[in-house]
Amino acid sequence: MKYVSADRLSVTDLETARVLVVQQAMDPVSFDTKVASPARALCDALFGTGTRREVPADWVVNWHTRSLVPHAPTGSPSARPAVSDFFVNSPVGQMLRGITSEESYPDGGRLRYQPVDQANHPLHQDCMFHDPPRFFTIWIPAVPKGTTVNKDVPGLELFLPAVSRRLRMEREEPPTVCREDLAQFMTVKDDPDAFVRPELELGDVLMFRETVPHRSHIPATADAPRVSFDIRWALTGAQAA
Ligand SMILES: O=C(O)CCC(=O)C(=O)O
Ligand SMILES: [Fe+2]
Repeated sequence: MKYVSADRLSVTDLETARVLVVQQAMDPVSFDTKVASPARALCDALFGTGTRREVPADWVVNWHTRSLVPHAPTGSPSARPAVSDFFVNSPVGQMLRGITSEESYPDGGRLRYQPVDQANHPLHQDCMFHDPPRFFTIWIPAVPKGTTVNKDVPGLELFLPAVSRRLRMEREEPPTVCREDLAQFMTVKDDPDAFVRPELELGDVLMFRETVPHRSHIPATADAPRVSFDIRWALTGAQAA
């Protein structure tokens, strides 16, 4: 896994990386004001300590996975946090734009609330659930400034050794990888470096390819919930392997 600051990111990084952390990909102050802070307020009201209120008309909620998706990917008149637009307009988004085909754009993103008591998502690959053959998941924390993901709040744990095929599923809800498949690729599970838990701050983005197994992670030191976005960007037409 590679940590790289946005101003040092190269096209080659995007074309070759399976897991990549881009530090300070987005201006944290502006991202917080326009996107992250409203997202935290919405999640807190719906899933956290706030008084539950009506789900805004432009979001669809999944109470089971504590996640929200925009009702319509574009053109909503109300003020949904426009995370995809914000990312597309960032330097990293523009670089990704440059290696993808004309018709390739990110989806509208999902907003998730991960409390400290129970992990929302067991081990899975995103290619189990999403259609494009090759894509990046772009995972963006919407945490307050000064909060570190995978330390102060829950994060994500990713399996680094290359798994190139789609694993079979035993059950979809919650997603459960079938035991035989799990056994095969978990032969390296005793390797302390097999799983990584990248630490991220506001403004950082984590990008990983569709075959990378991953799950929600709750570190013992976490004492507050985490709000995050994840968007998917098809690499159709890209040079990426
Ligand atoms: O945010 C999480 O805990 C899980 C998210 C996830 O699996 C994803 O974004 O693909
Ligand atoms: Fe996922």
